[in-house]
Amino acid sequence: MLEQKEKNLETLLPADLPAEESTSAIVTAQYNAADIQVLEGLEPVRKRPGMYIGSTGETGLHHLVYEVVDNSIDEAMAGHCTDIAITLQADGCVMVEDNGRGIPVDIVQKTGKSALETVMTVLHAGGKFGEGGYKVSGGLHGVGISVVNALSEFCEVHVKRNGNVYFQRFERGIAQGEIAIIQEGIEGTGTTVRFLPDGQIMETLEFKPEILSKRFQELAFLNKGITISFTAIKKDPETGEEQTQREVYHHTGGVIDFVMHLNESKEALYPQPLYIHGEKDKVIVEVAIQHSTAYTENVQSFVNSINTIQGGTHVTGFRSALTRIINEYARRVNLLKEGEENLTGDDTREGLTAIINIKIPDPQFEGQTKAKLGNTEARSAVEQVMAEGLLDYMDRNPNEAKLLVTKALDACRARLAAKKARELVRRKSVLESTTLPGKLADCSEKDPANSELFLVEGDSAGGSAKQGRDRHFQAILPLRGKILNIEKAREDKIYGNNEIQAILVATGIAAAKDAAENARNGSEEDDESREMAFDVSKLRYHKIIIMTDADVDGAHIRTLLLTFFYRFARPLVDQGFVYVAQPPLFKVEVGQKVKYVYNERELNDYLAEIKRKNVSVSRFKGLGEMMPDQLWDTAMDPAKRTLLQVKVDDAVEADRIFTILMGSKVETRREFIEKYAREVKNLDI
Ligand code: 0RA
Repeated sequence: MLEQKEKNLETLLPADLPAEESTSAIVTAQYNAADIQVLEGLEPVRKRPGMYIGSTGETGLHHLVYEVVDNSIDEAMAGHCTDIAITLQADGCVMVEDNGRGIPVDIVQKTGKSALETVMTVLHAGGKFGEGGYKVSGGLHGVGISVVNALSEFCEVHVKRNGNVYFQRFERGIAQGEIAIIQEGIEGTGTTVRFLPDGQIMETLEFKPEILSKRFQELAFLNKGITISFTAIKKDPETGEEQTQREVYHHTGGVIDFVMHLNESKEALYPQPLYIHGEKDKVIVEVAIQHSTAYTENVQSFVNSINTIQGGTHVTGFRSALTRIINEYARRVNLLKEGEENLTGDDTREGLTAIINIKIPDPQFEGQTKAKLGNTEARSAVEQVMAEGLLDYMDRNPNEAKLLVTKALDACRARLAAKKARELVRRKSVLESTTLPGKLADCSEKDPANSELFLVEGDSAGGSAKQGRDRHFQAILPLRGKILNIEKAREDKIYGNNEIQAILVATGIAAAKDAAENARNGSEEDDESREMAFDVSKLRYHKIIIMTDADVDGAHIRTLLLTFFYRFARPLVDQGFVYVAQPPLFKVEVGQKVKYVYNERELNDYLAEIKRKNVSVSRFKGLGEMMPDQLWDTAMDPAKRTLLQVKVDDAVEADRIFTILMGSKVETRREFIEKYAREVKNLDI
């Protein structure tokens, strides 16, 4: 979840392009079936790959695979495909096979070419033959298989259809000969696409199987009944031996299985998740819900198999139905008495894990990352399906219904207690707004956009950092010992904790939450106001930098702080305000020359490289041991340091991992650590 800041997703908007190109980009996006003949091929894609796949780095490389797989998923959603097999081949090729109807091969009048060649060589031509339906298409994918073709050194397509096998090969988007029948009298239908991403365009050609497999599992959860098998073949560079890893995803329970998977390490309040589904105005809605004894909420939403990380109208509809029905039921059975206030949305969602999965014919995605649904019909469809389904469930399952209401009532009581505790902090933050926590060494800069706050572990490290910093724009807040594990604590306790109070007031998070809360005043279920639950303009620094020792304790404190920000000030993480500093682990002296090294691998590489004998290597035990100017030079000076920006690319997995690592089920945690030890290391948290 940490990514080099320099490698952020490149999002080229048409506005960033020179005038001519921007025109052609916009025109391209508006093509429809009737305009196909005026398209000029795939050069725009090779010229501006970022516009089509987001980046030419690792993220973009993986999008190429998703793009092809999405076409097979579309076939599955239309009810024509049950099996999809993806293979990472030893030579760097990706092969995607499905048993759908096969890409059509007859001639398209407008292009004078086969449908296969049209789909492969004309931008956005795929949809034309797809008879509407619920296309996988979003901000990040849905650009069409032709984009993959354009960005591949070569791409080969086999189609089984009409009893024949058809074949055509392309190189860098250009057809190498006509479509040809290479076999006759066969059975079955389907499409196989095999491509080699183009090293002239992509910055990396190395696929990460763990990134791909996560998406494939998600797709299998969201499209129940389909079987996705994923095979990664690797060649050992020394022995030349091939190693094969294979995983098969098939979830007959669909989103129900998904929710159970997310709750794996939580204690569920009732064993069987609720499943609600229905259709309204062409919007197909399915929801799976299960509450646990946890305090946090994990609601994940998908539109046409795309994770809408920022929610949108479908999530708003879900929330208002949940709050309304639980309140109505609680009144009806007198668990909520006359004169008692309604339960809030937050109360009904404490400890809730839910998947909202909708299919909609023409999704409109909004927001900076196109991860928020805008269609208004989605709100009413989800609201109605959900309200009917939930009411029906509660009427038929009075025991579970009572559990739901009791959980929300508990949350309500805790919320009132938390409010009192928070008012204490709030009073503090108002009264002491000029006198911040005593141990904060503030900077003189007043513009948050130019200010940085270092959260430093321990007083001695705090001392070094205070002396080493540039006091104009760098503030230091030393933290004493371990901070509270917020995954296991309720809000009132969190607000009572000293270290957390210091962070809340120093960063301005307290003020940001207060301001937002005052602003939203009762308009609980409104989506916009929920997002406002955090007023970013009250933040005092736009870089909040966690700087801990490079040892196990340091890693633990870093995880605790990340958990805190992720759970408690999520907008801070989403908007990229949270960073992790990279202090060096070793100092290597070769004669007069001093080099700082950040990890053991780097140390070994360096030692191998210099091959000198009179080398002195010293290991820093902690930040407190470093001289102030050393700390400045290596970890704090903007001109030299490396900061890792904390980003959550995969909210679903982040939630699961935080719960497992910080939550209360020791057994699951141990299993997880044993099973995924290597991956956790790669996670870098
Ligand atoms: C256009 C039209 C039809 C199917 C497809 C494209 C299609 C594309 C891909 C890409 C990978 N697998 C695919 N499977 C199908 C509909 C064909 C018909 O009406 O028979």
